[in-house]
Amino acid sequence: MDCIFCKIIKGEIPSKKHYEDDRMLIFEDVSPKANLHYLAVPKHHYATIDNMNEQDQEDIGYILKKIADLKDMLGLTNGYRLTINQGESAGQTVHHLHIHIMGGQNLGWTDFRKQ
Ligand code: DGP
Repeated sequence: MDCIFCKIIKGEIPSKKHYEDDRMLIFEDVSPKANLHYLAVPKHHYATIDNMNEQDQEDIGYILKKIADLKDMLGLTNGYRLTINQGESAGQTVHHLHIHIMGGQNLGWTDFRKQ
């Protein structure tokens, strides 16, 4: 499968990993949009939440709890934002489900209607 995140999971493409277990990986986004910008990915490949099976649903809850447990280690003690881009109008470019984790600064809040 020609999926860049599957290749990162397999170690075929290098990444700056901060956490890994048998279900998930957290690594730095190569094109950061905040002072701290990580991606949390399930190891099972699927593109969007429309495609989740029962195990994927369990894994997402597991991943969210893991992010909360690791927030201090990731430098996110004062807060962070989680974003999942879904599909074309959201700007999803990598079709392996991933959660953006952004923080390390005050993030503000964007009014997207102004774009
Ligand atoms: P999205 O637009 O939600 O599909 O975000 C995909 C993100 O993946 C984007 O912020 C950049 C990041 N990204 C793409 N290719 C690579 C890569 O090879 N390595 C890493 N670390 N991040 C990548």
